[in-house]
Amino acid sequence: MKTRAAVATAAGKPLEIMEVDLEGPRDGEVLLEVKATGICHTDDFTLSGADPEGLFPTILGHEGAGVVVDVGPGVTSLKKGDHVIPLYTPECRQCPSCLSQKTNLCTAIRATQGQGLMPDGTSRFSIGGEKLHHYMGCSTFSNHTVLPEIAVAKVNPEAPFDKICYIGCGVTTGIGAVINTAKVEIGSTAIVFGLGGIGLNVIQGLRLAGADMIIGVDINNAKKEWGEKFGMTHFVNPKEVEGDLVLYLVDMTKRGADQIGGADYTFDCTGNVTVMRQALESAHRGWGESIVIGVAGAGQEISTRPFQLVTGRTWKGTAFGGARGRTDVPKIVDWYMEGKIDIDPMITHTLSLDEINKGFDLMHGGESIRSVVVY
Ligand code: NAD
Ligand code: 022
Ligand code: ZN
Repeated sequence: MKTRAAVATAAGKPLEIMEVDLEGPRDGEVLLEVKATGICHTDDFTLSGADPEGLFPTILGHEGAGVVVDVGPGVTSLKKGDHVIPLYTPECRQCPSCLSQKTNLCTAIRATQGQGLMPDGTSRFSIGGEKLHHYMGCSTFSNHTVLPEIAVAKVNPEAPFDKICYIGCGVTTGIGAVINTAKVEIGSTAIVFGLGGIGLNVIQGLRLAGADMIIGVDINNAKKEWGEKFGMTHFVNPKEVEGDLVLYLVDMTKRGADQIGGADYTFDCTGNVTVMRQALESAHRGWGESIVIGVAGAGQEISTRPFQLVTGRTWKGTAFGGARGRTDVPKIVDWYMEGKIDIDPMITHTLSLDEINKGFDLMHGGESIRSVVVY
């Protein structure tokens, strides 16, 4: 079939809106009509050419929502008409990783997904016979796309596509980091570094988990009001702190008879390796955990003194908030429908596919929390 897509023809070039060829679903695959897609940092990272694993030409996008319009042979868990969210982290429930119950990083289709291909090693997308790569197994910048059944979460059909697409990455990553990775307890103290599309979702996850003190840290003062909207209790702008930021945060979180400071949980939502160190070192001696969510640039390294770990701090990372996509994503959609979590205010811009490049400009200008393309 033919469908309309925003094609990344080469690194550093704007996306080109054009008609592409899409083959139907093969064994174990489904064809989706994408109704809405968010624009996320990783799409920009790959498009810029800074991602050493980026492949071109390709159809980017990994934060979508849509409807199943066709199913291939052998598909049992999905049918035409189902409302779904594509998963860049699949959940096969059969590989050693899924069976371990210790990680959400399913390995069933990992190798081919990284090569921009479907599990059988081929692509469904082409233009005039020339192959296009899939992206993160999703390619939601196309009005139609094909995914393996194991990479599709079936969700509540009442939920609005233009909001729940954000659950395909940002919402689940932020809330999941709190619930699945950190497992934050009621009454905890937390520090969130970077109050963008991820950090704000960490904040609302912390509110949901019942954290007492939720400190937001951002170099942009405009983020204070944003943080407060989602449950932040204190704001710190590192540029306005005299002296050492870590000492300042440790001082802010002093409590108990021994007056030792530091947060129970800290989260890096910047991707900046200097911030990752600050986040680790502002965690409480003896038990503080620091969760790396931000994706750093290629080749970047983190460092700290080992004494920080010897004295009981833990450094962790999380992919897709530790969420098992087919199991957890439908639950998060329900939380949204029940009013337990907020999404609407974070979607600051809604665009048509023809305006998609504007979404990248808004991200660069720091003007948007999330831009969503509606087909
Ligand atoms: P964003 O650009 O919307 O937000 C980043 C925020 O950090 C901004 O508000 C910025 O002002 C702030 N900031 C920048 N430098 C800072 C500093 N030195 N100290 C404090 N604050 C600073 O980005 P986002 O969409 O929220 O994404 C954040 C990161 O999360 C990105 O690296 C993204 O790739 C990553 N991410 C990871 C996963 C995962 O599964 N691990 C999933 C989605 C996104
Ligand atoms: C999504 N991310 C950042 C912004 N939006 C993001 C990027 C990478 C990962 C997760 C979220 C990630 C963490 C660990 C891995 N990835 C490796 C997983 C594995 O090897 O099992 C990751 C993922 C997908 C892809 C590349 C890296 C891909 O499809 N190309 C989950
Ligand atoms: Zn993303």
